[in-house]
Amino acid sequence: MSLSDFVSAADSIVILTGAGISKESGLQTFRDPDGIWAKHRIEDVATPQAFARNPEVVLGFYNVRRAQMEGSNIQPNAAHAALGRLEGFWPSGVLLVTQNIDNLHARGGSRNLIHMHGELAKTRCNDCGHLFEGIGDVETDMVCLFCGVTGALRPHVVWFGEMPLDMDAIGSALGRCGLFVSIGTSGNVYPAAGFVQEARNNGAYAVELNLEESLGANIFQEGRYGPATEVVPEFVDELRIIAES
Ligand code: BV8
Repeated sequence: MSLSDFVSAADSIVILTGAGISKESGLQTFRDPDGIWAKHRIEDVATPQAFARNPEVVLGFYNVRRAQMEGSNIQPNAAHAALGRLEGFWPSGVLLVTQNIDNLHARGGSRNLIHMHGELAKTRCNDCGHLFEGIGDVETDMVCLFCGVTGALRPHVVWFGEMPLDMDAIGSALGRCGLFVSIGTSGNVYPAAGFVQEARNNGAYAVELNLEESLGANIFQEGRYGPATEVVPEFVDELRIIAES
């Protein structure tokens, strides 16, 4: 059986990505042995309670990651570019939902893109809610240029215990897609890890593209394993043949 036995050009596509798709661009994942959670505790740097308790530590954690992301050595890789191409040729719509807070999907050409866990390049005022882009390091004594409050600026990032963004749009896309593809995620974090079951409940064909089996591997009808820069372009090339047939 081939992909074309399960997917037609009439199917809309929802793609979920995680940190694994950015690994070959030089950004760390979370749960690999050299990952972020091997060096930091979630409770210390990625919860609202951590920010209230020790804002300098939390802001410093994201300032370091933002500076790394903005380094000239960090570029979109072949997997990001392949997903950008897919959106351009697929006739029935592609929604890319990423758990990542880096900017590599947009730089790779994806436009119909939801950052469900926020974006490192954006800063939000906890007081007035105004969003700022590209203001560099965020410090505790900074003044919000929109409302004038001091010390209210935080990364526009969804911490554990906070509601991910655009969940209604994601839910309706999962309800109507014919193909769900999960790329570079371990399936540890909810509600993202539950999307595959939601898509399958609505009749979608579900494929996992990952370095190794994720926690939810058995829910997918198909799994292809290897580095994202190899398996993702191959998969997108197969979709191009379906789109052009
Ligand atoms: C919420 C931003 C509720 C910060 C992140 C059940 C239902 C709902 C919630 C929960 C639930 N059970 C538990 C929860 C709570 C919690 C949760 O899921 N906890 C887990 C740890 C058990 N979820 C939440 O708190 C969420 N919020 O539920 O709110 C609510 C309800 C009402 C009102 C208010 C609130 C919010 C979760 C979001 C947290 N923020 N990120 C930051 O980035 O600093 S999560 C964080 O984990 C990142 O976003 C990351 O992307 C995400 C998932 O990790 P992965 O991307 O999968 O990365 P990982 O390292 O784990 O895996 C990488 C994979 O890539 C591996 O499989 C590896 O093999 C592969 N790989 C490696 N190299 C390559 C590769 N693949 C291909 N090629 C390669 N080269």
